[in-house]
Amino acid sequence: MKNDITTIKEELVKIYPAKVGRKRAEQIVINQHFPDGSVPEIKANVRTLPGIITQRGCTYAGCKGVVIGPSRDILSITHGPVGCGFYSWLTRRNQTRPPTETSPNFINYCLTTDMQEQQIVFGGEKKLKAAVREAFQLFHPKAIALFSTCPVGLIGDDVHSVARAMKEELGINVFGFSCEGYRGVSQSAGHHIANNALFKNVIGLDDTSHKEKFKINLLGEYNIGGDGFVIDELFRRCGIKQIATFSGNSDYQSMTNAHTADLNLVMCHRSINYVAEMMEKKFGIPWLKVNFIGAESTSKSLRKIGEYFDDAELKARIEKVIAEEMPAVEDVRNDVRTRCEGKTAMLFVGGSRAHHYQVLFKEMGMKIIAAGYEFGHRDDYEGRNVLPTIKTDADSRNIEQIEALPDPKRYRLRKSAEETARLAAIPELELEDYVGMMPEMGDGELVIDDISEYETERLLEIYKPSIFCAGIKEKFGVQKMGIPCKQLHSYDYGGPYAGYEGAINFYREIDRMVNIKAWSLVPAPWQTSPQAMRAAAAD
Ligand code: CFM
Repeated sequence: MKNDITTIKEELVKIYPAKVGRKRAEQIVINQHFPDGSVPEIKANVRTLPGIITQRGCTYAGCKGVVIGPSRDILSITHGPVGCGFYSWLTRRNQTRPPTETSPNFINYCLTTDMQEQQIVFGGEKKLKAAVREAFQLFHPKAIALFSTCPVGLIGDDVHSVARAMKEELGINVFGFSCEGYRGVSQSAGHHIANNALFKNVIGLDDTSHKEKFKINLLGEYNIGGDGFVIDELFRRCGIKQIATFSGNSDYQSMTNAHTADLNLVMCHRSINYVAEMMEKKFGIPWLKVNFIGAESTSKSLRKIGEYFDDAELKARIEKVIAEEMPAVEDVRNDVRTRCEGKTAMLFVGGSRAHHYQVLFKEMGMKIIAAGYEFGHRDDYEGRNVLPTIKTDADSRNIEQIEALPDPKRYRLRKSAEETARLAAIPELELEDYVGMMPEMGDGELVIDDISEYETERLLEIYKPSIFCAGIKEKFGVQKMGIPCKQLHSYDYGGPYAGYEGAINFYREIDRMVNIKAWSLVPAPWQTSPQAMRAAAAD
């Protein structure tokens, strides 16, 4: 099989029934840059077709596991059968560091109503109320979050009325999420639902002001493998005051105070762009897209902050930090390049990392053959400029769209009209914009949305990349084919990979993974018996 990019699409879909093949073909694109700066359209954020093995997770996972879960002192209770709570318990490597030994930290606990047949038949609201009371007596949290799983929606339990009643009874903040697993086409719906509830129930409750000059929030950074710790330290050294992070290494109080910041930094656009937009409308806080994955992108992101605040002292501190960090980065980078230059990578992860991590591979001299998101939307692929052309389908309409209005007391313009115009005229700043993954990929590189297991195996067989990046569900299948697989969700117990320190960790690990000899000693099935492979695929 020759690696012909023009026939690859047919190759990947020809095994499917015609109708399925046509649909999948709309989600597979060969990247190119048109003269007007645009890229080809990709179909994304649509239902996975039944029968296809997807990488995706559910709406509950996106809400409870991703956006709210990393906060250490919002007590999360899963209303549902015990499996939903159990399998979302400590499976994501969001780390946290309470300020003192006695500060509340509920991350190690798994709280669930353990719904049984009794509740499915007669309703589970009573059991949920009892669970909230019990949790309150045990932990005395400031806030409790109630998460709906699939059966909750099916039987019609109202978590919101329970939340209201419990808030009244206990005198603490209690809020619910209609994040039933089936509610959207992927975990992306759960992000949106979580964003809405944070906006309605948490952000803006505490008006305590801060005297520091450069106040920011970091949105969409979940401290996987300690990434957030590295970024926090960089901010500290630059003299940037972090009010809140949504939601890695965070606490509830800081989130209630987030509206006092003067800039929102958006790390993962997919999971949290709604909060950034709503805070801009309600409180007047502008936002910037940042990426602290990759040494070059870390420097670029820090310089963006300097440019936004436009302060000579801040800019000087940022340059000092960059100058202090880069020599060590360059040493390791130059070393690994001697072994990694020209090697190839594929990345199929989530809704932002398939883009962010390309920077690190390119810094190592490696080439990207193919990349894709599990649940990204067209704006994550093509850039936010396509937002007006995205048609809202029934699945997206299912999720509440909040119309945020200026808060009469708290709205405050952060920048004058002239200053905003100056910032908007700096293209690298991407003020309130995200250019997306495809414009930053090369012509002829493959982009595949919601890749299936079958397509993954065909890609590996055809291209035999030096490394494949995905998650735990894919890892061992890929490695059985003799190709190293780096988990970009959990980092395979490694990390941090953010900032300069993280870049060095990543260069070293990938260098080891792509140059280790073990893989060449494991023959892939198509090497020992190509006919049997093909016959199995055709069955
Ligand atoms: Fe954002 Fe994430 Fe991601 Fe995501 Fe995720 Fe994650 Fe991810 Mo796994 S919030 S979209 S829902 S960067 S858990 S920390 S690694 S799929 S690419």
